[in-house]
Amino acid sequence: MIDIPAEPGPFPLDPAAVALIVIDMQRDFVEPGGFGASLGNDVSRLTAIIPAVADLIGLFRQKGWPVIHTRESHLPDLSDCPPAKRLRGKPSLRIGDPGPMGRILVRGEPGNQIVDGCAPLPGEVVIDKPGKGAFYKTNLDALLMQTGIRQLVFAGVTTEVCVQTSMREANDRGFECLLVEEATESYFPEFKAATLAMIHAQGGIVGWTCTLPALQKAVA
Ligand code: C5J
Repeated sequence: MIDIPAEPGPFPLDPAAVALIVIDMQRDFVEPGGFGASLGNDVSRLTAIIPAVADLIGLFRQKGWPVIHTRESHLPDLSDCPPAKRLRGKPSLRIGDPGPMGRILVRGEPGNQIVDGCAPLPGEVVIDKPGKGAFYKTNLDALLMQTGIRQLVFAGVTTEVCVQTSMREANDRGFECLLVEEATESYFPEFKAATLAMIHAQGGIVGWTCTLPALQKAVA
């Protein structure tokens, strides 16, 4: 075990049972012209974390620890997109509509690809998920069970939506979860701050958070 300085206390990282899960670092959320921008968000806060996410991915690759990527995406016929999700709010473009990076949040479209700096290497698992949580209607749980992964280090976007949902799903399934603070972001800084506070309140009720330098130093 390697003790990682974290909140609300040290995270006991097990190199034999840990994986990094990078949530939805796809152009749809991180670049102008995608789903995030269509909802009226300024994506520059998210673009700014690409180097930190890339450094974290690099650390796991260097250690030989698994890296898993997710994308929020729907089938081209939208049969996996409930109307309640597609019709929500008043976005300038809805899921499935043609946008500057292809159809919004649809599998295989340019906007659905993971940004260059965080792109998966051949052999790394990529989970396409129709929901906010990485476990909903995916084979992630089975895959983690098969490979003996019991700890998940989280990164990606957005902190309070897909990252937090996935972290809570993982926590309920018995995984120990650690969120790396510089490697996650929200369009709303106050929501990121609230999410970090929620995670480590009450003795780490849904997990731990740590800084990237603390993780890098502890595992060096
Ligand atoms: C959102 C996500 N925010 N990846 N998706 O709709 O957080």
